[in-house]
Order: sequence, then C-alpha cells, then structure tokens
Amino acid sequence: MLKIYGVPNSQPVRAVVWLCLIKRLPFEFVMTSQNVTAKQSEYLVNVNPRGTIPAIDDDGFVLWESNAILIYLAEKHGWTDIWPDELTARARINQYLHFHHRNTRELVAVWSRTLWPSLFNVTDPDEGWLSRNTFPGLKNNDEVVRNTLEIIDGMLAADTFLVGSTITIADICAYEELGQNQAKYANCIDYANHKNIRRWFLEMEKLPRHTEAHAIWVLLGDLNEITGGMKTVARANKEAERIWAIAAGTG
Ligand SMILES: N[C@@H](CCC(=O)N[C@@H](CS)C(=O)NCC(=O)O)C(=O)O
Repeated sequence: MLKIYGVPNSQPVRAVVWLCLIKRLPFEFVMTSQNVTAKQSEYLVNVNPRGTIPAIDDDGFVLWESNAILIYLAEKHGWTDIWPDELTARARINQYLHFHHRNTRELVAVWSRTLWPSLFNVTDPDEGWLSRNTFPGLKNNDEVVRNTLEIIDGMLAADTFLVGSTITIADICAYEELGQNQAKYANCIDYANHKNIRRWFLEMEKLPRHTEAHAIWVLLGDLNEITGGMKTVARANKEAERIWAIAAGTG
C-alpha cells in the first residue's frame, strides 16, 4: 500500500493526503517529524536525502517533493479531472506549481512567525528571536506575500479555479498554504481585500473530506492564542493523524 511520510501540520503533506482522501486512494500514513525523524540517516538514505516531508513509498517506488508526488499519483491513476491531459491546461497547472515554490509557499513564514511566539509565550519577539526560531522566509517576505495574494486573486478573478473552471492539482497545492491562514483557522492573514480568494475558499470547502483533511486547522485554532509549547502541536498532530487514519479506512 502507498505510504505517505509527514505530519498533519505540514502544508505540502496535507496536499498529498487530501488528494488521496478525495480520490479514496488507500494509504498508510507514517508520522515523520521534519526536524527529527526526517533528519535521521534511515530517512535521509532510504527516502529523501533533503530530509523534507512529504515523501511517498509506493510499493518500493520512492518519491519526494509534494508537487511531483501529486502529478505522479494523478498520472498513475489517470485522474484527468484534476490533471487534464490537454496540453495547455497542463502547462498552466505546471506554471502555477513552479510559481508556488518561491511565492505562495512564502506565506508559511507568516504562519510560522505567528505560531512560535504564542506557543512559547514570548511577547514582543524581536527580529533576532524570530529569525532564530521561525521559518525565515525570503528577506522581502512581506512584499512577496503581498504580490502573491494579488496575483492569485487576479487569477481567481479570471477563472473559477486557478486553471479554468474546474479544480486541479494547482488548487489543492495552493489551498494548503492559503486556506490555513483564514480568520476562522490560524487567523494570521487578512483576506479582506481579496474577494476572489475568499470566494474560492468557499468552493474548496465543498470538496470531499475537506473537514477530515484539515482537522489540524481546527485543533490548532487561532495561532495567536496557543499555549503549552511543542506538546500542544504534538497532541494536535496526533489527533489529526487519528482522524486521517479513520478517513483513509486504516484507523
Ligand atoms: N518543496 C518541498 C517543501 C517541503 C517542506 O518544506 N516541508 C517542510 C515541512 S512543511 C520540511 O520538511 N521542512 C524541513 C526542512 O526544510 O529541513 C515540497 O513541496 O515537498
């Protein structure tokens, strides 16, 4: 059976897991922390030399990098609804997937900077504390985040989804980074000026097993209010893992 390595609070891990849950593809989830398990030689040698999550082992075929995994699964199982075989549609999905890495993915710096001070009860952290303890992001992170939101809002003004009128891999990938920051979940990005993104959030919520796939968002809740150090995050990940196992039919 397909094995997926990762933790539920990882955005790219969730993209892979949610796709499998949407498609009812059975998988075994292997809890793998990015800082410990994924940096041990067993994982580095046998799974991913870069030591990141997600990675998969599909009956002996090992692959890492979330977007490569999404495409591999879609091609293997012939999911042409979310990975259309039409040349220009695929090209535009690929365009988004490449753009994602140094643009949308940078939103995680905002998420991380909101989470860590509240988790460790540090009020008024200075730049030094933030750069030592949180995901650093690009130097011009604020600008990258602002531009990214404008570009994505523009794409969603032109089309219902990021590429055309139906959901594709691009939406699943983007949603994990954007959706978690909403006021009702992590509460760390204000989407008031991005009405097309807000409309798209509601469309994405209608997809199968949205609730189960994103249980961690509710378990962690508002990142400004979290207390209890790393134990809180570990407990939430454990509970979200249990919910995934039930949804995948392995729990
Ligand atoms: N480009 C990678 C990014 C994966 C990634 O950044 N994963 C994080 C967890 S959310 C990680 O493993 N970080 C550990 C590290 O960078 O060493 C992908 O899409 O799979």
